[in-house]
Amino acid sequence: GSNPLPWDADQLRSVFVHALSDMYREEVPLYGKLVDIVRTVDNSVLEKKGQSVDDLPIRHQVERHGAIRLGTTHEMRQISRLFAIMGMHPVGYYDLEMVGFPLHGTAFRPTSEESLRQNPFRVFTTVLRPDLIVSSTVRETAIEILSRRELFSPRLCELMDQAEQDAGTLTQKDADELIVEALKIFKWHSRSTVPLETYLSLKQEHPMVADIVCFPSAHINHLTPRTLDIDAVQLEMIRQGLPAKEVIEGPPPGRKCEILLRQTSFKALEEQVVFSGSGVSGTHTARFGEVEQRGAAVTRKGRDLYDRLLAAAVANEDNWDPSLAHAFQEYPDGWTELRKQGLVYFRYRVSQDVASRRKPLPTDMEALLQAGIVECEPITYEDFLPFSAAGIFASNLAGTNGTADRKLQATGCSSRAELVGVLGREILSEIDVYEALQKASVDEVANALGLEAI
Ligand code: OOG
Ligand code: NI
Repeated sequence: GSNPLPWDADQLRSVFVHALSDMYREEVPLYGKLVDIVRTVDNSVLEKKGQSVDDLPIRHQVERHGAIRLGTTHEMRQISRLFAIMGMHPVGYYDLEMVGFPLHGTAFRPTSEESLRQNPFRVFTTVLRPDLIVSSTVRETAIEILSRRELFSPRLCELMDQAEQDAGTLTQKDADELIVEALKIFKWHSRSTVPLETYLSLKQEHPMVADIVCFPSAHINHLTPRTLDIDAVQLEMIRQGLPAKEVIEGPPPGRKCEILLRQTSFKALEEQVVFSGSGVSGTHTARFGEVEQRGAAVTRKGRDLYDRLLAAAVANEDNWDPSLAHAFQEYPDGWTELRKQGLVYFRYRVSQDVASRRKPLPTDMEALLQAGIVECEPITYEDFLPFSAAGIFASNLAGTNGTADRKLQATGCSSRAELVGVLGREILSEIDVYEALQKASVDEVANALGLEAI
């Protein structure tokens, strides 16, 4: 970033996710346990390869994603401003209506090579769509309660205004205060703002509606570390008695070339809540722990193939693991093959091996790669799986069934434009972002080799 110190967006995001992780570890001790499992598993993976964490990119140890669910378009617009100050921008549109949830959303995340390198923290952020609430009484109650909620403290609003007007005027103390005030949005409160009867009537409409409407904050509902071996983490969770989910979402295990991402979680905790008015207590289940293994970003063609094979596996759902493995035999599993078929995005760079350069240089990428003049590596997938999101959502809410929801397909009738209107800014397509990263690397190679185009 070109922001003058004492802070810049990337730095702010790093400090924020660190503080958020500390807070969530206190709130949900099992999250801390999961992070410890990930660390142990990753260390042993590295050890087997004769490596240590220092051999990995710096982002590896701090990498997380989180998720929040907001109640109003005002809250969504405000959070989009806050995240922008932390260098996170809306990428991808996720329509949860297709799995029967009255929500839609986007992922706020860094998009530039340099920002991703520093800290790729992302937040899956959804907002309630009251128009999809069936009961008019529940709809009106929800709107009324939410209209009285203010997630953003006056001080936070002031600091955001200042950061947007002239970021350079924020002192270190201001930046610290911004983090403290922002954390309040994500904090869990065991005291509901509504009486038990209201909570129950909203929950009957949809558990999501109760989770969103009945609390004073937009509590973070999970925070997800990235691991090098999700199968080992899953086994270790079970061994240590964590309430792990049965199935790992995403592509099947055993691939040499990981694509997109694979995720698993432990189920939501039952938490004590004190309701307003009577002061009667009850329970609420919403917060859970999740872990993921990330692979390569796929192209549109690669994504279409993924969707098609997943749909084929779903057709034989009773036998999920073999069915998934069988379907994915058709997905190429070598980097050269994936590249030649245009299924995965790559980052290209001139290899160190300058001596092998011949003149005149070939001008097509295949020849440059073959001659060892250029090398490439797959670009990491930074986003979410809509299917996986649905599975995770469903399995963490009482009264809904995770596997059944996988059958539902995108319908194409989305309200993307509506969400763009709410944000007051464009939602980037993740495909465009990867495409641009790949192209920038190709241009850089051309430039370095003095070629007009590749
Ligand atoms: C978000 C679920 C989506 C993921 O990893 O797919 C998500 C939520 O439960 O609000 O985080
Ligand atoms: Ni998640």
